[in-house]
Amino acid sequence: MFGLMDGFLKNDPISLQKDILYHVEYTVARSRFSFDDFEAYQALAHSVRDRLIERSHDTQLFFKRKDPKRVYFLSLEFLMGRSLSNSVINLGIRDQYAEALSQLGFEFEVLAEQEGDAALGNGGLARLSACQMDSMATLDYPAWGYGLRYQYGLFRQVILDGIQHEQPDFWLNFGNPWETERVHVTYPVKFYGTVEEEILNGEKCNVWNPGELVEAVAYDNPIPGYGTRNTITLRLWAGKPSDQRDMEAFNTGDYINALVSRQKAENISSVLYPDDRSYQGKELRLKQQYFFVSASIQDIIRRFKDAHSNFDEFPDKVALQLNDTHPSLAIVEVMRVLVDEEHLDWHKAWDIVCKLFSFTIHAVIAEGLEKIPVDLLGSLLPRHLQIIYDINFNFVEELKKRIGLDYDRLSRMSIVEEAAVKTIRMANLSVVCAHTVNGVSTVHSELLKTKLFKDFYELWPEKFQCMTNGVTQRRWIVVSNPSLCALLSKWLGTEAWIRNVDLLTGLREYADDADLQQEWMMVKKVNKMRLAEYIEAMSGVKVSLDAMFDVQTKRIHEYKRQLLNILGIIHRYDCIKNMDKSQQSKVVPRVCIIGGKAAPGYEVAKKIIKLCHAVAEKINNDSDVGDLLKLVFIPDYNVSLAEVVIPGADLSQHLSTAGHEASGTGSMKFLMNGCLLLATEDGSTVEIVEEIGAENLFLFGAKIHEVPELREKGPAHDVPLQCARVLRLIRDGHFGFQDYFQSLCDSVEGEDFYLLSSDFGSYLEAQAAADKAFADPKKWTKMSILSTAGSGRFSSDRTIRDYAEKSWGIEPCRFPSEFDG
Ligand code: HBZ
Repeated sequence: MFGLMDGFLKNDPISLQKDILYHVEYTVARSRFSFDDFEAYQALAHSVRDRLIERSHDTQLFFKRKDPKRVYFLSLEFLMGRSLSNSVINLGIRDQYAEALSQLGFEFEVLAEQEGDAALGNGGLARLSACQMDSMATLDYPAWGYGLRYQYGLFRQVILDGIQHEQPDFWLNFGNPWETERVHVTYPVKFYGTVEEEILNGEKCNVWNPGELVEAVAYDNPIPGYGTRNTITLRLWAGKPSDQRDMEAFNTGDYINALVSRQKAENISSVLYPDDRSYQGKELRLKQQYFFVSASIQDIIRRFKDAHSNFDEFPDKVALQLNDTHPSLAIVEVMRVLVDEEHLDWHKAWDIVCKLFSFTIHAVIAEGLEKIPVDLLGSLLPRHLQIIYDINFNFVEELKKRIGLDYDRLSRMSIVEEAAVKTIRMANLSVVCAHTVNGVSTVHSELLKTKLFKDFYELWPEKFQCMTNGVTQRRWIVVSNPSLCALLSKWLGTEAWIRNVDLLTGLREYADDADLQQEWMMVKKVNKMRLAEYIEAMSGVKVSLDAMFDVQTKRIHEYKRQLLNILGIIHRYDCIKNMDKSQQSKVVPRVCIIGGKAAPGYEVAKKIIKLCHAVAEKINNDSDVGDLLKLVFIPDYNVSLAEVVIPGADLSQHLSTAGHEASGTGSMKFLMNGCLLLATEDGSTVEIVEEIGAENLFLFGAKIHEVPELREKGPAHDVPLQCARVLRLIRDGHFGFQDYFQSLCDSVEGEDFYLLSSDFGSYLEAQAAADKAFADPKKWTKMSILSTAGSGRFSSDRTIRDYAEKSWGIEPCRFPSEFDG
């Protein structure tokens, strides 16, 4: 049946036009003779969605028939960005749509700009989830993504007088054409209440009588694979009042309070926590975690039970991926369901649970790990706290047998932390239960073994694995850099690299080819033009296309050292100011671009943003400097802006203090786009060096093993003269706001925890090397080509294959389709 039915919808331009006009008239409810760009976008998106739905039905039916082992990717954050271009490219009908639209008098690119970003996440972790979904679909894995449908995504960053202000991102304001609300896929989620011991069929069992019930309703978002008919689903849960409880309240006549409590249910999925630093122990956050975990686990068990009745088979059919500790209550929830509801014996249930979970951690330092106060957990989820205590009791007893009465170690490894505030260590819980514990780069995986989880590694070395992160070339080349995409296909003689990115190594043999170099430079120029236009429209600053476009875009953090970048820019400015005209004529012009959001309560990060603006104001208005140096801050950096910024960058900076960046995935996107990296030997940069060679990027700074000693030297170490001079300029008020910036200067000249001062000299040397290379276009272009050519290992396709084979134990399950010839 399957190979024969490729669906009802046709994809020739005339059929597409008809479908678009149909949606203009009947979905958007505008006359098909008169509609604007936004309405055209909505109709277009609905017509694409129709095609996605068809494929998603086919995929699910096929999975149901084949009943393969499935992976469920649990993540509290997904940064999907826009869906239109990505979807039509993956469906293979981008050109047909462009033609259909042009006959209707619209341009595809213009309509694509109408779409807002789905920003249901903070940073790297969340975008990684989105890239991995694309790879799971493309590689035909039977996978589901589960998350929360926040009504407010990551805040919008508005800059007023150089200060960041946060504005709500009500992304659903104009509707979301991609999702389907599944009114019949709803589950009750319990909170609070008490646990009673009852006798059931002669057996003791625990019954949880909840104090609050909230309904979780599913919203499905289709994720199409590229070059396959497979389209998987990202299922996001939204909170809805539970009618069961409400009726009681209404019946008691407490009309107003009943309505207020309905509102409370919707609040659960209302806001994304805009903090990517450390866990804060907030009740709403814990509620969000359990809400999404409980609904997802009910859904997964329901699907399993549709085809199976014996839970022994559960681990043969289900793999659960924990994206950091945020979903790790799933461990406890599965235990609860198996023991309390399915009435499995505790040990049998634990045996099953231990075969299900694979855990990936994205943090580097212990302070970044989640701890939930016992009081909070016990009141919100009383039964779960009991289960955690039982898991911990069994674990510690077992541990004593293995390591004896080493109380220090026992207390470090315990899931329960006995401190002033007693807490549950979610990372320890996850490591105890998961069959694999993954780091996100080789460096990070080593740190897990030697620092963060040293005690556990000694106990269970076999659990620890490395799954180096990757990004999808579909989004980061095909969608965002169409000119480079065309060039790659032309020179490689095939489009196959879009599914098999290792083929990019084929470029190496042409790296010196004058024709390729010429075309390569043209592509970069086109992308720089697009970025320059954006910069001018956004800031009024005109930038020269001959300048090196030097970019640092990522969340603002002290460890990511945007401050080091700004100090370097001030140094460059100061040097230019002190040059005569003939010296100035030798300077490589630069456009420095910085972008990123600071967590709302992170004052130091906000000061760094302000300093960036103050310095930009001075430099950009200094006629002595002109085109030799410009500095622009790109406000509200998000996925769709990244699609413009990354292809247009010549150089990108990844400056984390060594040992602080778990992986870093921005660098991989820049690398794919032929942008040269200036970076510390941290996170995935170490692997990038292995792939492209140290001669093709600009490395600097202390290495991981040197950091502790440098820190120990502490405030006593000498601040290099160049650094001291730059700090003096800030302190003396050259950029205004001198009182406000003193503390930033103090941090460098004082403790210098992030080693800005000790890395400063080496940073300037790397910058000088970058200038020198840029002055030689042939050399630069070759380095750029070799960067793209060596980027294959950093595709999320490779990452997902690693997970599937080494962790999840799943196989591709491909719907037979037109792509199979
Ligand atoms: O995950 C990042 C790491 O910093 C980065 O090095 C890595 O490349 C990336 C993907 O593995 N971590 C995050 O992005 N973390 C968060 O966004 C976060 C969000 C909520 C939290 C804690 C951390 O409560």
